[in-house]
Amino acid sequence: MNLHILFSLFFQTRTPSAELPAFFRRIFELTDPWLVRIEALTGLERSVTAWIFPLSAVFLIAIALLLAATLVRSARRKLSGGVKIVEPLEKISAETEVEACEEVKTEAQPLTADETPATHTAPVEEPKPAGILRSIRSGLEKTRKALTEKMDHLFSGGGQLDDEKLEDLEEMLITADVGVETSMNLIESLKDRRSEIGGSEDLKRIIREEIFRIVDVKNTEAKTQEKPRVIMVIGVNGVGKTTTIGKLSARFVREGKKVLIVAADTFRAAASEQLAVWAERCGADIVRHKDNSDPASVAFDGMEAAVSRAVDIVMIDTAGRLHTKKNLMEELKKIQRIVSSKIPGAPHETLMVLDATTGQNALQQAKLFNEAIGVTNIALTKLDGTAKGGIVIGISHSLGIPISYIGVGEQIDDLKDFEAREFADALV
Ligand SMILES: Nc1nc2c(ncn2[C@@H]2O[C@H](COP(=O)(O)OP(=O)(O)OP(=O)(O)O)[C@@H](O)[C@H]2O)c(=O)[nH]1
Ligand SMILES: [Mg+2]
Repeated sequence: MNLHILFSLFFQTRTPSAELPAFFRRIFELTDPWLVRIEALTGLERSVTAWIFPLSAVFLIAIALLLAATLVRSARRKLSGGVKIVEPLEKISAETEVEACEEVKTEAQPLTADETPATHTAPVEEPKPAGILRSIRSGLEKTRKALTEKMDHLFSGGGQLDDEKLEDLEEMLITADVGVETSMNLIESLKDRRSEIGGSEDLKRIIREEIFRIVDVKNTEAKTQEKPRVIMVIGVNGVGKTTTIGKLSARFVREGKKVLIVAADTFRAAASEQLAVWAERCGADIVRHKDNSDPASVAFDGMEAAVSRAVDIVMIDTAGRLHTKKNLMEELKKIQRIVSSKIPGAPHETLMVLDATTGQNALQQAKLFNEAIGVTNIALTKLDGTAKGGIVIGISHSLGIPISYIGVGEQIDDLKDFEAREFADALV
């Protein structure tokens, strides 16, 4: 249809064109008598009155759309139970923590300078547990469930521990990230004790004993009585180094120790702010420089501050870029050299933080870091979030490096001393 014919229908003429489709001719026939009446009453021209019906139609359509939108919105609110939908908890990450710390900084911490390291002494107060205390047992819930349910299933039809059951068991251990070599070792031990196993409870008891035997790696390096005791914390990014430092510092402060945190991770944006929040929270001192400054120089200033303030414990946070980049290892070695040149014998501990949810990767990381810079002990984090807690067994068996701590949550109290017996009992 020609648009100008339609246009002329309403604005120019009182006789509809023959080309006009029937629908529009009908509209014309319906509206024309009304327009004639309006024109007679008001003296207006057709070019004016012709607007009345199109404009009214547009107005009515707009009202109808508005009404529909309001109805849809109220229906959606009813469906969500009247509750405002918020971000899921998992999304609240370290970044959120950093945002929070910026507030703390402006309120209470006039820190940082590039040349002269700013320090901060937070008020020493008893940290308040931010959540329900999580036990090792509840932290290992997922792994235990995965292991025990399958063990029960294995003997659901009765019978002895035959080769088929052993094969299933081996597969189950590998799935729980115990590692192939360690799983095979465990299976061999079970074969030797086959006669003792008549059901799933026997199996669990024997496995508990065997796991204990493996994970009971004694910490040969007696905890130093040196003051300050320097703990250098290393690990790839995101494993939980900063959080572990926060949790450990809180524990030391609670024991009455004076703690200094050294923010030598100058690589990750806002890493030192995140650490400052932890320092504030647990009542520790902090030495920090600007982002991207030389980590070794932060370590240097940290050691000077530690000696002059006679602190008991120094915790050094380090960058966690990928271990495949050689310069990270060089940087860590440099920090080690600086630290030992200022405080002979330090760092007394090189604590490697590993993320249990990464399974066998964690094992690889530990091997690489150990070869490059030497690891004295391990903190295994995020055991609460994985069914792969078997990695503890793999690490102890393959590396022989003691696991000192395990992280079972994000809260300040969610760090436990690793106790081999407790672990084995909580696992199966
Ligand atoms: N569920 C759980 N989350 C943890 C645990 N330890 C740390 N996290 C979380 O892991 C995330 C990363 O922790 P960070 O302490 O920032 O890790 P990082 O190694 O310092 O990371 P970079 O500084 O980026 O190298 C944070 O969201 C922590 O809350 C744990 O034991 N359990
Ligand atoms: Mg960090």
